Amino acid sequence: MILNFIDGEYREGRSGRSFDDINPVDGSLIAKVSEAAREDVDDAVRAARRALCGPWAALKLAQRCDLLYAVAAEIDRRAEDFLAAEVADTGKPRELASHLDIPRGAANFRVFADVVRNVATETFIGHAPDGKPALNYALRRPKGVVAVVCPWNLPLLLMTWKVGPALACGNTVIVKPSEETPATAALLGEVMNKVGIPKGVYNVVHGFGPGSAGEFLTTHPDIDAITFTGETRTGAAIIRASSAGVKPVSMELGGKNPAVVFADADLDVVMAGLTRSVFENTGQVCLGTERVYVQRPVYEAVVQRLAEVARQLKPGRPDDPAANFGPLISAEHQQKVLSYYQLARDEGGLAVAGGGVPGMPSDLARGAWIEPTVWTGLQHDSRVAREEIFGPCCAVIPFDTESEALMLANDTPYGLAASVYTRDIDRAHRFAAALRVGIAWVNTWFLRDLRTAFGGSGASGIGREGGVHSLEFYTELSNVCIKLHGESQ
Ligand code: NAD
Ligand code: 6OH
Repeated sequence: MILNFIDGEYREGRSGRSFDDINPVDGSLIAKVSEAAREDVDDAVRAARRALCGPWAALKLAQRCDLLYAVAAEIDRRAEDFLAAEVADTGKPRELASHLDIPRGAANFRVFADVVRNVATETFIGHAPDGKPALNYALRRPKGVVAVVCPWNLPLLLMTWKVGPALACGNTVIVKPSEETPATAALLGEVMNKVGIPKGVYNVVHGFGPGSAGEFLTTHPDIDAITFTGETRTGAAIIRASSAGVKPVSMELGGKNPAVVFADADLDVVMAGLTRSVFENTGQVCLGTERVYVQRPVYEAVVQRLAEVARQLKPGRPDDPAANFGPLISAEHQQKVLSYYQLARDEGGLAVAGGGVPGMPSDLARGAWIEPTVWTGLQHDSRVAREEIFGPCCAVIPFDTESEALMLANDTPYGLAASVYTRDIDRAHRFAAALRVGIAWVNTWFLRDLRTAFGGSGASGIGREGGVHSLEFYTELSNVCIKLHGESQ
């Protein structure tokens, strides 16, 4: 049974209910998960409040940071355990999780401990009306008890991306992992206890959204802020819930991200980028590419090569050395993605690769498998080219001019990420600057520096995290103004 982690202890939820944690590779049961009741969320909030005002606040900054470095080291030491838990929950290739998810889980603690140790606050020296000097300086206080609501696609990576900076800033947290992927958040409790993080600093409550732990947590009157990663619709519901208590929110939401390929691009670089941005993690990355605009002279070449990549991907078990492509997260998500595969046909798209469910051996037949898919023939304003699918698929659409490409790329309510492929350095800068997104990559994709601002515009979110921007969300600035009355001698 996967348990809630409250006040430093693993506890069964008082709902008396449990739900299934399913392995999407073969539909098998990994574990039962104990669902938190409203009273458990109350307990977690009380524990987090006690820790916030007690042992956690009592630590000096350097001591707090040392504990976070120890958390990172312990995640590294237990990398195999985290890997096993993450891979079982998501079905993603071990290779991917071992290079991306688990190391980022550790880095998210290390980097933000570094950030808070090195950040300065502003100081101004002004003058009062009587001409005496006035010294102003800012203090950063933790925001308080922070609710962290997480999705299932990069569970440890995205949870620690919030928990790392929140704790570095002196907050305490209550995490609500996705019901699809509860394991690594629960395991992190062991790490917290092992390295001596005070009880109540890190808490985990399991359950669903409405009528369950997600709602109980985000509507709780005694939390101080909510940080959320997930669907735009869910984000909107949480913003509504947060308004009653006027809680600050940070929202990392969905995307419908374009890649723009100019005819002068190095096609090997393009293919390396698109292979990852369309298909990695079975397309379940918020930053992933689902619209590929290609300048007409290289359109056919890109379509052919991308279709070939899609055909070569080999679905299979996470630890199968011959496989490099996992299932979707669940049968339910598979149905959603397949409904878009059908819609693509209805909208006149041609699947030049994929378009359905692959034949799998009988031991994998109950998994949430899907074919990597490349469409041509879809109009830019078709639903398939406008709505977030969150699957391993893209529409490839030709364009002629740079201004047309820019109009197409920006013509979306979302604004999370984009990638541009060109060897023309002037165009690279010009185009990247004109994209209405939180992050524009040139000749690459998902290359992250955690000191940089990260977030989305439009329907892709509110706020920026990363580096000092995380501090803007996880701390409250107080200004101290001191009038200096003495005369200089
Ligand atoms: P989701 O919105 O369905 O669920 C996210 C979390 O919210 C889960 O823990 C869920 O239980 C909880 N939840 C659902 N309804 C809730 C409610 N009413 N109140 C409180 N909590 C609630 O998202 P998902 O399906 O887990 O993840 C996929 C989505 O996340 C995609 O849209 C993707 O683009 C987005 N995403 C965005 C980013 C980003 O950085 N912008 C990163 C990863 C995923
Ligand atoms: C979405 O699926 C990926 C988001 C990535 C980050 O938030 C990150 O910090 O790299």
